[in-house]
Amino acid sequence: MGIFSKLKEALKKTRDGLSSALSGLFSKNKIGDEFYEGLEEILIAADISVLTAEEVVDEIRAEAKHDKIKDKEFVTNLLKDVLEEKLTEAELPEISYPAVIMLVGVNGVGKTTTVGKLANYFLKHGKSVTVAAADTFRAAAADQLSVWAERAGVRIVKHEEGSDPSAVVFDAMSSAKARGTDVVIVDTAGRLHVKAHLMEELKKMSRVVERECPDSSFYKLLVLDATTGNNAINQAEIFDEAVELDGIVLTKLDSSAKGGFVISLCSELGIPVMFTGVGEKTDDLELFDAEEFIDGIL
Ligand SMILES: Nc1nc2c(ncn2[C@@H]2O[C@H](COP(=O)(O)OP(=O)(O)OP(=O)(O)O)[C@@H](O)[C@H]2O)c(=O)[nH]1
Ligand SMILES: [Mg+2]
Repeated sequence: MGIFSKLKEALKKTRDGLSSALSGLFSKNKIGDEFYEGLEEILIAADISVLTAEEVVDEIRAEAKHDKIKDKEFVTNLLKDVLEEKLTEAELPEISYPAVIMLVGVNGVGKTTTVGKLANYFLKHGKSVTVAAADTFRAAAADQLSVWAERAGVRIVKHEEGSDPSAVVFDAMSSAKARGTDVVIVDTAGRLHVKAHLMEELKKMSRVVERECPDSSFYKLLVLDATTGNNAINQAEIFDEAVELDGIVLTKLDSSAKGGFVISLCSELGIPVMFTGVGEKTDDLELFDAEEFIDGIL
């Protein structure tokens, strides 16, 4: 299956909801006030936030009025353009090497799985990769990462359970410097964003990376479970305050009908989505493409 169809397949649940609602709207209404109200409701039902949905509908209303063209195709295309614009408001950083990528997020969102997928992704792009098991909190975490590392065929740096995660990061940085590794991917323990001391721990790990590898590009990526929908915006805000996020990895798109929240996330927080997880296997990860995403949901 090609890359495009994988994302499209993953977005099927979101698309099914949106497109049947839109067809219903077009069949029932002339394009006027009631239509626009209905459109706003549909966008909100797809988990686009109220604020963003209002903005989108206002823009479409203004454009449609201006061009005086009011058929279904015109409005759908307009909707695609406006949504894509919102999605690309936050600029996607280009990855430069050597790179350190640290994955953060609440429990169970798919951080460790994403480390494995990213390792595979960078290997495929000809880069040398080391993974760091800085989730020292959960007994099975390092073992879980070892399985991924072995599968991908990359080096892993790990310590005993209960040790300081910053010490793991320190060792991973030393090893990467010594070996000239292109990409270090750091797995961290799941943490609730409301637990201040756990957010402090993340800051400490970040400082170790910045101090030990000042010449590396450092990307702090928040892993978000796409089934969380709009509530994820609050998580993103708090993680961003703590460590200044560079981007988002959106996982479980394949099991979500709420893909629409990505649009409000990018537009309201200005944080770009960098990768999407579209399944549980090693190669179920893709670099995010806004145009494909919009084509996938509409
Ligand atoms: N369908 C689907 N499942 C995923 C995806 N990414 C991860 N998962 C599943 O989500 C579950 C949790 O994944 P983990 O990688 O262990 O999550 P984590 O964030 O490391 O969890 P903690 O370390 O406990 O916080 C596993 O069952 C994964 O297979 C995805 O893109 N799609
Ligand atoms: Mg984990």
